[in-house]
Order: sequence, then C-alpha cells, then structure tokens
Amino acid sequence: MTNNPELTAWIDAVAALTTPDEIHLVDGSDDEHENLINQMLADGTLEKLNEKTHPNCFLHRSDPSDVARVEHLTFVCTENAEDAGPNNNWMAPAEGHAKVDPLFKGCMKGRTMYVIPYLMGPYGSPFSRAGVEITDSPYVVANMRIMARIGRRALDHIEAGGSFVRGLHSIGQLDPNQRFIMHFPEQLMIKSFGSGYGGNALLGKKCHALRIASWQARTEGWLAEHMLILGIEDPQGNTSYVAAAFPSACGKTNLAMLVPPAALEGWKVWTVGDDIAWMHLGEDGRLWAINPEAGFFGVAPGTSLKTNPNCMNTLGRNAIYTNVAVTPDGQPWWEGIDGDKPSELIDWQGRPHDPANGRAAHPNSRFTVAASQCPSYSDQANVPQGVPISALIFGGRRSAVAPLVFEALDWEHGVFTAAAVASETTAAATGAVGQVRRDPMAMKPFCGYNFADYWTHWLTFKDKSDKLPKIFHVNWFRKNAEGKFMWPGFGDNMRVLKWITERCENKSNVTKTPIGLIPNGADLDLTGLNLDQKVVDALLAIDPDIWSTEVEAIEEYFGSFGDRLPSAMRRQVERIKRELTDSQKAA
Ligand code: SAT
Ligand code: MN
Repeated sequence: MTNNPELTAWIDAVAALTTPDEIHLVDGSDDEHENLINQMLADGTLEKLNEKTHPNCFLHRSDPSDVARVEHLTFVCTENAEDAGPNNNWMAPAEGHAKVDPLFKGCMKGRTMYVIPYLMGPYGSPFSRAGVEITDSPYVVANMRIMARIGRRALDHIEAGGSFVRGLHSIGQLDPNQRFIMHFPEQLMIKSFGSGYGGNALLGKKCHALRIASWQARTEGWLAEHMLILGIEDPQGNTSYVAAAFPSACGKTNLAMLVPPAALEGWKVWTVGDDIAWMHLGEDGRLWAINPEAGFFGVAPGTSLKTNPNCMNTLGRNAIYTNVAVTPDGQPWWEGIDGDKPSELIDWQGRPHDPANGRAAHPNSRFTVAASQCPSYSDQANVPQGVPISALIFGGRRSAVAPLVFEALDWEHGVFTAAAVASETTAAATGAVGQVRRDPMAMKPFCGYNFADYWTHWLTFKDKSDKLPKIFHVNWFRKNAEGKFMWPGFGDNMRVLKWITERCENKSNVTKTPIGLIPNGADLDLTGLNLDQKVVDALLAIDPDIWSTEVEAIEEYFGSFGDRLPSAMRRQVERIKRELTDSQKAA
C-alpha cells in the first residue's frame, strides 16, 4: 500500500483494532471520487441537487444530534495537565487512549476503512505538513478532497521521509454519549469517535491545522492561527496582505472575499484563505503566511449576493452542502439567501418545512467548496513561501464595549488586546448562543496548549524582529440602544481595511486612548455611505466606565492562568487601569 514502514504498521494496527471489511488507500482521483459519490447517492448519504442550477452539487443531512463542534467532548491529552491549561479539557494520554480505543474496537465491521494521505499547505512549501486520516466515512473522504490536498502527492511527501500526523476517525453509531475528539500533541495523534461533523471529523482542519499545529508551532517558533488571509490592492495596483482572527461564524469567510463598495473605486480584495493561517518569520523579518487548506467549509445561512457575492459565485457548482434546506426543484436554500422564501421547502431534517419546527436550514448548515473556484482567489495563494503580512486583525462579536476599530500601541499591547478578545457564542459549537465569553485570538476552542504559554510564545516574536505586522482590533457587531447593528458591515468593512493599510504606511492621524489608537472620524473613508456623524462617533467611542469594568473582567480571566501568565499581560492591565483612572479624573 505504501513503502513507509511507520505508516504501514499504523494502518495494520488500526485495521486489527477496527476490523473493516475492506481497506482503501485514497488516491484522490476523479474515478475514485465518482465511485464514492455514486455509492453515497445509492445509500442515501448524499442527495443530488438540481444539475442545471447547481452542477455537480450534493446535499448531506447529518444526524440531527451531530450538527456542530462539541467543545465539551474535545480533549487535549498531554502528560502534564498544566501543559493543556485551563483553556482545554484535559486527560492523561494513557487515559485518553483507554477511553476511546474500546469504542474503536470492531467499529468498522461491515464498512470500508479509508486511508487518506493529505497535505496541509501548498505543494512544495517548506511550511506544509502532512497527515493521514483513517476514517470509515465516505462523506469525510469527499469533504477532505475539497478541504486539503489529498492522495498521491501527499503520500509522496510522507514517503520522502516527512513526518505525519495520525488521525483516526470513525462515525461509530453517531451516538452523542459515545463521542470524543481526542488530541495527543506529544504523539502527533488525533482520535475522533462518534461524529461526522466538519470540525470533529475533517481532521486536517481544526484538529490538525490548529490544535496539533499550534503545539508544533510553539516548539518550532512559528504560529498556527484561526485566521483568514486576504490581499488588499490599492488603486495604484500595490497589494498588501492582512490576517484576521474572528471566532467561528463571525464573518471570516465574508471578510476574506469582500467586494469593496463602488465608492471606493479601484480597491480590490484577494482571497488567500478564510479560516486558518500558518505564519513564519522570514529572513527579512516579516511574518509570512500560508493557508494550509484548499477549500472553504463556510456557514450557509446569511450568505447571499448582497452579503457575499464572491461566495455565491463560488459555491454554485462542485459543492457539498450539509444541513441546508432544499426547494421543490432541488436547489439549496437557507435563511438569508437571495429572493423570497419559497412557499414549499424541505427542511434540513428532510421534512416538509413547517416554521413551527424552527428554521428551514440549520443555523450551522455549511457548504464545502474548493477555494480555487472563488472569483477573488489570489494568484499568490499557492506560492510556497506564502504572503507577507502587514497587519494582524482581531475581533469578536460584541454588541457593546469594543469600538469599530483601534490600533494597538505596540506588539506587547497587541498581544494583550488579542488575548483579551471576547465574543458572543454562535451556533458553530453546541451549547448556548449569544453569551459573551473570552476567546483569545479566536483560539479558545482550538489552542492545543495552555493559553498562558501561548501568549508567552506570541510575546517572544517581539525580540526576534522589528518588522512585525501592526496589530488591530475591530468590531463589526456593535448595536445601538434599539438593538440594531450600527455599522453596515460586509463590503463596507473595506473602509476599515483601507484605514488599516494606511496606518501600516504610517499615514492618517490617530487619537491615543488607554485601550489603543482610534481613527479620527475624518480619516475613515465613508464616501457614499449615508452614516450620521453621531453614529460614527458612537462607533468609535470608548467609555472609560464601561472599559474599567471590562479591564476588571480581563484581569479576572487572566487570573485563572495563575503564575504561568506572562508578566507583560499584568503590566498592560495595570497601565490601562491607571490611564483610565486618569482620564476619568480629567473628565
Ligand atoms: O466546524 S469547523 O470547526 O470546521 C468550523 C468552525 O466552527 O470554525
Ligand atoms: Mn473556523
């Protein structure tokens, strides 16, 4: 099957444990893909969508209990509990294996075991990393084929002696009571049982490219982040790149393929990635980023020609839809899509849609589609050394507190700002929606080790280069007293990106506040946008009283990391508190 002895031994061991009827080494070919699709159409795993309007598109309805990531069942298994930190559920590795291995025993009987070699990152990039996912789900194989570079070329990388992450996955019986997503960073291993959902089952994505990779990145001196990567081209044709971190379902895909408003003539956005960035310091001292993924696994609801035309023009062909609704003529449908709501729909569970049953499409329904189909796909997206990053942007979903945008004072304050990010929870994970929680660097569900050590790692970059990106914080989600969003968002976010690129060239004046540098209202290009000056002022306002409470909450959160918390974080808390008090006294 392969000439790599380690891989052969592992495949044999997994087969002995899981006892599949057949073993299939995935080569990623068109023939193989077609066979898999036909098999899934025959057994009902997939349904064909309207070939005329959505060529080569398929619908998958998951088990209704298996629609999102399960953070409470996700574990980081390290020898030392402190290494996983209070930000992770922890188990000792021996205990972790002992918990899941019995579940895997005989679980593939009557099924085919697929062995998927995959590469995260462009072919030929020194920063790309390989993995092998063993799974009993053909749906996972079809999705991995879109999301990663799979098959022969990935196997070549492994057979040439590259190390690889081992990911073992079985859908089991899709029983929520027998579901675990286990990570063993010290062993470069993942074991996932009982779920077929994206982040739980497509192991190259969050499990490998973030949880395991963040661990490797710390050891090796780079960064594995939950960030989109985009290029901003100015009217003169100069392109600069930014990477931006937001929690799941907070608009990363929309921002990554944004279409600037007509009033900002000549500006363009190019998409490199929409979810994950691996960043290395170059010899020139700049931070260079690659997108380890090859596809988008995006949230469908809310996506429309109005909110994200490039996305709509990406996902109309060769896409797999999961848990969306369908129209009577077999077109995918979700809340927020263009046009009127059809009078008849089949809901995400396959029933005639009855509003009494809730929404027609699941709030976390998804599409899987190749990034190369995106009209704004960057011609630099597959360049082996990646793209140089001028700015890092962090944000969350906050109806109050955080202004539209501010710039950090320096790297240390930027790391503090990113570590202090909070956001209202979304349907991307099971559990309550809309609750504010700390989500440092948008990595709360994805950092494979202790956040305190992670911030320390981020802080080490300060001494390694004087050409690091500037750091910004944005909030598209601020609401007014009536509970309405104050900022139009979507394409108009370009106005904030434009200001950010100008700041990276040290243009535009700013006002210094305790929490960072705020744009002068006049420097935000709001041409063509009918926004009252009062609203702009409110969007940029920093209320010292609200921020005093916020800083106390941040301090309390940091306190949960005890002695491991880098002193720079405490220093920033003290500075901001002092400056807020001074500004309150002055007022
Ligand atoms: O389910 S995924 O983790 O792949 C998507 C997300 O929640 O960001
Ligand atoms: Mn994500």
